[in-house]
Amino acid sequence: MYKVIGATRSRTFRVLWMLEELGLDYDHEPAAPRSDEALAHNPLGKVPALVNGEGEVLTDSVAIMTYLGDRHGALTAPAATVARARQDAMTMWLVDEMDAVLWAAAKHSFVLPEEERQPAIKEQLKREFERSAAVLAKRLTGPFLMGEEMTLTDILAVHCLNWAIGAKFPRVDDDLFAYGQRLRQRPAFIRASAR
Ligand SMILES: N[C@@H](CCC(=O)N[C@@H](CS)C(=O)NCC(=O)O)C(=O)O
Repeated sequence: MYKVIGATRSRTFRVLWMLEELGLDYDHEPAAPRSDEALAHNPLGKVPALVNGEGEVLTDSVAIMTYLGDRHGALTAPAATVARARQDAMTMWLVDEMDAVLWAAAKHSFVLPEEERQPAIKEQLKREFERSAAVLAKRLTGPFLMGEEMTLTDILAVHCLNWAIGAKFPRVDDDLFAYGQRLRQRPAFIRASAR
């Protein structure tokens, strides 16, 4: 049985949603970032972490989702296919252009020590996010980012869109908003949210 370490209101949500989509049983330790429990599983104190059935600890939400997808043969194109290389490229683009921008905004809002924060940077980050969201809207040409099938890339994208709403970033595109709303109605999303 898997054990997920990390508070639901963090990037841990991606792993919880993935496990719910896969229909797998798991324990959940909703540890805060940098807490003793987080540090016990990752010397960086970051969440999420996942302990697999063999007691091995994995870190990083995207690495964990990829591991789960490969291991259970779902929510991912198979490894070593062109479809997978394209999925990975989309995933990494989201990490570069959305996750990193949202994380920078979080750092300058509450993560960094107060004296290191540069609040003025947030307006620039909002503009960068708007540009990326407009690009993402153009890249969304089917029901899911990679086409007809849902993948872990959709989990990452919708988590970033939710994060942007929480951080009061502007709404950019109606189709992208509708895509997020549709995925938020999935039973697995609702179950993960209730954690
Ligand atoms: N790339 C990592 C980032 C993990 C991360 O930074 N998580 C935040 C919470 S969402 C955290 O634990 N921050 C504490 C810190 O950076 O000290 C992932 O996707 O899991």
